[in-house]
Amino acid sequence: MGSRRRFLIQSFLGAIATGFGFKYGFGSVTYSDPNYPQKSEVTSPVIISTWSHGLAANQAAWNVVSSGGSALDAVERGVNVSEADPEVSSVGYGGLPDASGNVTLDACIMGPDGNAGAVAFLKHIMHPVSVARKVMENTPHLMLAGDGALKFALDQGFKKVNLLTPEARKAFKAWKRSGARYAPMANWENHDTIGLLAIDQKGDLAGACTTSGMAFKHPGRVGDSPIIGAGLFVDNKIGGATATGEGEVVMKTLGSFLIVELMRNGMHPQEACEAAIYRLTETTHVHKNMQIGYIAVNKNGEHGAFSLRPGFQYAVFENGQNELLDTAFLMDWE
Ligand code: SD4
Repeated sequence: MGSRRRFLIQSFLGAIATGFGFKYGFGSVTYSDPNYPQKSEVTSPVIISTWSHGLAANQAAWNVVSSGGSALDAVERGVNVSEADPEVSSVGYGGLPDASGNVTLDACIMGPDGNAGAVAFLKHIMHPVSVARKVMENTPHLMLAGDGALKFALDQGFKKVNLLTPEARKAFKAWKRSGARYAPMANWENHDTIGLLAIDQKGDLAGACTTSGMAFKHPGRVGDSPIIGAGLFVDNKIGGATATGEGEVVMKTLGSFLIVELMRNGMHPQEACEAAIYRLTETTHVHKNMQIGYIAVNKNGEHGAFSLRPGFQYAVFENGQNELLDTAFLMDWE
C-alpha cells in the first residue's frame, strides 16, 4: 500500500486514540491496498471464525465447501461442532448458565440470498443454529424466542437435552458462593461465542453465530449474537462480519452491519473491523472488563479482525490450511 495512505490511516487512528487517552497497540495491523478490490473473484473457498475453537468448526465447514457444498450448509455444520463441544463454555452444550442456573442460547444464520433466521433465549436444544435455519426456511418469521422457540424446535423434531454440564454447574455454584454479582467476562478462559463466515466454491457467502451468552446474565437477557446486523451480517455482494464480546455494546452500534457497510464503501475488512471498534468507543463507556472482537471477510476472500483488548484470536481456513491468528487490538487491559 502507498505510504501516504498508510500515514493517513495511522494519523487518523492515532488522533482518535490520543483524543480518548487510550493506551493502544496496533500490533500486526495490516491495511488495505488503495486499489481495493484487487481480485475479481474468489478462486477457492475461505472460512473464518472466532476464537481457537473456530479451528475445529472451520474444519467441519471446510469439509462441506471443499466437496462442493454450499456456504450455508458449511456455516451451520461448522458451528454445530462448537455447540456440541462440552469444553466450549460459551456455546451450546457446556455453556455457562444464567443467574438462575439455566443455560439459554442465542443464535442466527444468514445466507447468500439475504435471508436469515434466529432464535433467542432458547433452552434445552443442543443446536440452536439449526433451529434458526428452520425458522428461516420453514416460517415467515426471522426470530423466535423463549418458550415459542422451544416449542417450534420440538415440533421440527429437535430433541430436548440437559445443556448444563457438571463443569458448568460447578462454575455456577462457585459464582453463587462468591456473591453472585454479574460482571461481564468476555474472555472467560478464552472460550467465547462462535461466529463463522464462509465463502463456497461458487463464491457465495453465508454466516452463523451461536452462543450461550454472557455467563450468569440476568434471566431473559438476549445478546447481540442472534440479532442480524449486530452479531452477524452478510451481504453476498460485499462480504460478511460477525462479533464476539459484550453484546450490549455490539447491539448499540450494530457492529456487523456497520463493518459490511464500511466494506461496501471501499474499506478492506481489516480497516472496517478497526473502524467499528473505534466507533463503539465514541459512544460507550469502556469499562475495565470489556472485550469486543470482530472478524470480517469480503467477497474477494480477503479477511481481517480487530478487538478492543488483547487476547482475541480468529481461525482462518484458506488454501487448504487452517490456522489461528492473533488479532491487533485498540487498548490494553487496565
Ligand atoms: C453475548 N456476544 O451474548 C455474546 C457473548 C460473547 O464473548 O460473545 N462472549 O453478548
